[in-house]
Amino acid sequence: MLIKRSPNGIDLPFPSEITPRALYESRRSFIKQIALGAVGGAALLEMAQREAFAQGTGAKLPAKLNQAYSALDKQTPFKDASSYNNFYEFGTDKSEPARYAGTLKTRPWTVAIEGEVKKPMTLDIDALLKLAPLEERVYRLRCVEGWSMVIPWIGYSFAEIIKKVEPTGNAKYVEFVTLADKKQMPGIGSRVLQWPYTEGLRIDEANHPLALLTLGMYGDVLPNQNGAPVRMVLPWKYGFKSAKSIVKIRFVKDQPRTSWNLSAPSEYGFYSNVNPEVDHPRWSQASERRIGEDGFLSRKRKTLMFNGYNDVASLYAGMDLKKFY
Ligand SMILES: Nc1nc2c(c(=O)[nH]1)N[C@H]1C(S)=C(S)[C@@H](COP(=O)(O)O)O[C@H]1N2
Ligand SMILES: [Mo]
Repeated sequence: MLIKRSPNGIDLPFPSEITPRALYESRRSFIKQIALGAVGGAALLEMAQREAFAQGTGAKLPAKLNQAYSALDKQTPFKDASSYNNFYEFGTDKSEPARYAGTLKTRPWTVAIEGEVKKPMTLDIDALLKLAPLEERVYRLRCVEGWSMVIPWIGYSFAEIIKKVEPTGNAKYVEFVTLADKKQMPGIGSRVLQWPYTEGLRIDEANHPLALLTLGMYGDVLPNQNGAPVRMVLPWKYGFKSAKSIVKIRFVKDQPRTSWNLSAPSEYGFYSNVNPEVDHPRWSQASERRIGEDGFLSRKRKTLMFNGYNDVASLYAGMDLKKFY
């Protein structure tokens, strides 16, 4: 893979070098069709776009790097970030989302924003893409299972959405509801979790500038298996808080119920901040394995409080984080 070194030392892969093989092949057949004269002028761009979106990736998403919010860690190769996934709607095996999420139809797509807001609205993906300037942010994401990745996400602070819909004084929490469609998602038949997959934040957490409404990664729109077309990324919390393929955002008065908390309340709390001092009942959270970097037997790295995002500490001032895990 070609690596372009940016001035601040963050490695940026060329998007052309990270085009997934399936898309590359489908492009070849597409080009063959053009050569055969099967398609003409005006339809070309539209076809190319539709093809890119059908793959859930490959469509470029220009964004300006936000250096202040970007980790200097070596980035996880796109290949690993897009083939080792948790997205239970497509199966519980890490390889299943990449294999099966091709059936997810990401356009048209709307997100309904409702509840305790002065201006409820339903936004489609194009409206979301235009709502605020897109930024690239290289975040560490730490899964509760003990592995982590470093991914150049594209999006903007969720605070931009909050500003737009104007929450009422009753809005104390935000609930994220994701797609649950049996026809597109083979995993929905399983009872591992309660569907739709839902997550939640306290409103001040949602308003923290690090909370990223995410529409792309590695220079492109999100691959389906990474939560296309829109997801959250909350780098100071365990990965499961970062809900994928969001269809509804509700501003509510009471702490929302969340899928993982419902499935195992003693293991997955509402807050789920990355915390090396609070072990999972079945394993330690003191260390982690960096996907794509470590050999199988190599030493793990230490997990940092709030995954190293100490900016958020003031959100939890005075709280016992062993109790509010
Ligand atoms: N809708 C939905 N969102 C989800 C999940 C899921 O199963 N369904 N898994 C979560 C978990 S456990 C993790 S670690 C991250 C993984 O994101 P990634 O595959 O983009 O790395 O997505 C989270 N968001
Ligand atoms: Mo996770």
